[in-house]
Amino acid sequence: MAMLSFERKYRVRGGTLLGGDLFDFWVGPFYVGFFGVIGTFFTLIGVALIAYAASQGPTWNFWQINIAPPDIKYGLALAPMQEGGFWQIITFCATGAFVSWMMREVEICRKLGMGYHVPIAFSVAIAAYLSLVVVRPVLMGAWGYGFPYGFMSHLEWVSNTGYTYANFHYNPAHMIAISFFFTTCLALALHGSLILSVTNPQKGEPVKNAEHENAYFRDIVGYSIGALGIHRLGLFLALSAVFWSIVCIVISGPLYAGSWPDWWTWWQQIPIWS
Ligand code: 07D
Ligand code: 07D
Ligand code: U10
Repeated sequence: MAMLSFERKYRVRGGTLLGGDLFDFWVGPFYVGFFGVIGTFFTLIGVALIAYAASQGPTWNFWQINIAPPDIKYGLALAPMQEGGFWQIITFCATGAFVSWMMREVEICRKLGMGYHVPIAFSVAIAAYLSLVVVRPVLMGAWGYGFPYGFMSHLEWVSNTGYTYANFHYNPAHMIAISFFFTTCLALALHGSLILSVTNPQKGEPVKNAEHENAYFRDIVGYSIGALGIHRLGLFLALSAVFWSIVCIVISGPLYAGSWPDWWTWWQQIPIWS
């Protein structure tokens, strides 16, 4: 792939955390690094295992392939390959690949002298994945509580797990997480539309600037958070959405095993209205 004219300037040596100069090179547009090599390794092994496990199953229909975690009876032990062992090794490879990807981001940040915001953000997504396939299963005593790897089957898991607690919408942390997800969309829609309205005007109109952006929101809601502020807010909202998602699933089972609607009886019993 062709290199953009300015890219060479930024292809600087150093900043690596492991491997020194050995893997400090690019393949086409991609920086490799030690973590690129082991990340590629985990990805290839993981994808090959998914393909092999699928070949042992009943279907090649992409939407129906399902690689299930072990039965609950295996607890936290290693299971035979056909009975969840594949899922366990694939989980290990996926975690290795995700963490390598994050570390590759870190090395690129170091090369370019940038902040670590991108890898920190990705680490929160990895934490969400690990909360589902490691933290909650370990707290509940069996790998079988992890979600199965499959397009439709992982949706079945979400539905079944939700109904295990009667109505997952009553989970207060789920409510907070959903509200943060919705607010993230609102913030991105406001930001995307504002930037386009200012920097992509009709033909013949001049490009406007930050003062127009601030004035617009001051006129309509009395306050502008500013150019830097909206990006801080966006990152905060998005990471909070995932943080509260982690909370909502980790408390379901390990901390509270009843029905989520019933959890709210404490609220009905507050003396003021009873
Ligand atoms: C747009 C960035 C690009 C990423 C994409 C996903 C794969 C998997 C392999 C099918 C926003 C690439 C997909 C590499 C291919 C196989 C075997 C990110 C963007 C395009 N889910 N989920 C999807 C994953 C969980 C849930 C779609 C992954 C939890 C619901 C896709 C994980 C729970 C719905 C997908 C994961 C859950 C989906 C679109 C990991 C709670 C949908 C994703 C590693 C979080 C939607 C059929 C998307 C759908 C959907 C991937 C975990 C719930 C297949 C990789 C267990 C309710 N999920 N998911 O756009 O159409 O993400 O499903 O944790 O309705 Mg899921
Ligand atoms: C886990 C993804 C991590 C991804 C990684 C990267 C690759 C590479 C390669 C593209 C967390 C993977 C990368 C594979 C790709 C290339 C090249 C993200 C993860 C590391 N719910 N619910 C949530 C809503 C109901 C239930 C979260 C809404 C029902 C359960 C979010 C509704 C019941 C669980 C959410 C709704 C129910 C959740 C998901 C509405 C079912 C979870 C977001 C409107 C009957 C899950 C940590 C998330 C959770 C979760 C939203 C309804 C059950 C807040 C909007 C009532 C069991 N739900 N839900 O967490 O918290 O992303 O997971 O009805 O486990 Mg819910
Ligand atoms: C933002 C922004 C901003 C911008 C932006 C953006 C946020 C204002 C300045 C960015 C935003 C966008 C571009 C918008 C669109 C994005 C989304 C909606 C998000 C979703 C994104 C996608 C769906 C795209 C996903 C694509 C991806 C992830 C790329 C995939 C890449 C790869 C798979 C290659 C990865 C490379 C690696 C791991 C390292 C290099 C490796 C190779 C090239 C392969 C060869 C391997 C080796 C040489 C290593 C050797 C390997 C070995 C030894 C192992 C062998 C093992 C064996 C067993 C054989 O705010 O500002 O504008 O643009």
